[in-house]
Amino acid sequence: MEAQTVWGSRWENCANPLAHRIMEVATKKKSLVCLAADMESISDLIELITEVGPYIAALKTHVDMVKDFNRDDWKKLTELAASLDLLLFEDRKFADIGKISQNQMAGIYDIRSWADIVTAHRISGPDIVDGIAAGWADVERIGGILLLAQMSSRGNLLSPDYTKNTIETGKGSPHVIGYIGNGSSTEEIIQLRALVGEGQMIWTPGINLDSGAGKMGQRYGNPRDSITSGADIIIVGSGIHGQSDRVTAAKAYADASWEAILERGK
Ligand code: 6AU
Repeated sequence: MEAQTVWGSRWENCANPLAHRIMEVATKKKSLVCLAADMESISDLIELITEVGPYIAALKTHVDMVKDFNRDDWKKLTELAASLDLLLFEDRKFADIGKISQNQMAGIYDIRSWADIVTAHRISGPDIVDGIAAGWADVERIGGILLLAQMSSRGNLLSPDYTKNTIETGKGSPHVIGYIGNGSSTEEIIQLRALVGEGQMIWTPGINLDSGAGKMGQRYGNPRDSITSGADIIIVGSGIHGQSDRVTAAKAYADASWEAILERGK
């Protein structure tokens, strides 16, 4: 099946080339899953990705929770990701003023050199988008930002007004490929899609086939509901990496997401 057929109007309206790339990979792998690879060592990350890489469309990291970070081994991880056709998404949640965000794209982790996608909060002002883009430009790369428009965690302060302002900042920006939405609430995803329109992506964390598994205020919805409500990529962490059979788990999320996008297309 062709990506264009699967994604329909989303394919036609998302101008960002990175959005098209992710839609193509997702179509090829029949999986709309971004793995939240929340591991604490590079060897654990490599082992996990080697196992489930064929069943996921993107790889999300929290580089600052990796205890043995070093650039040589991290390069091995990024090469493995590339060999598995995975876009690399560093969930840094930048939130500072533009200039500092630009500098934070460099630093010890040098996120600008390997990440294709990063997350950012809109809280500090709209210039954070230009700051992050300038970080990539410093190493002659181009990446995409996912702005946090909603969150999955209980009691978060991202009000409907805040969500609206966030989309105003992101809409039409060549650097913003889309938004993080709250995967635990179909109502919120539907509202978010109505605000975003068809031209940008929505990625949703807060996804688990076991809706009661959330710890420390995390809330969960299921893959199918999220996609049929208007999300494009589901972000799944412990639903995959926390299971004893990670391959079977990854396949289950991939299948559920793929069936849902086909259903949505009808
Ligand atoms: O599936 P889990 O609950 O094990 O992991 C969820 C992942 C974690 C969080 O840092 C992230 O998704 N996340 C985010 C993101 C992607 O920015 C936003 C949010 O509102 N909730 C959330 O859990 O790696």
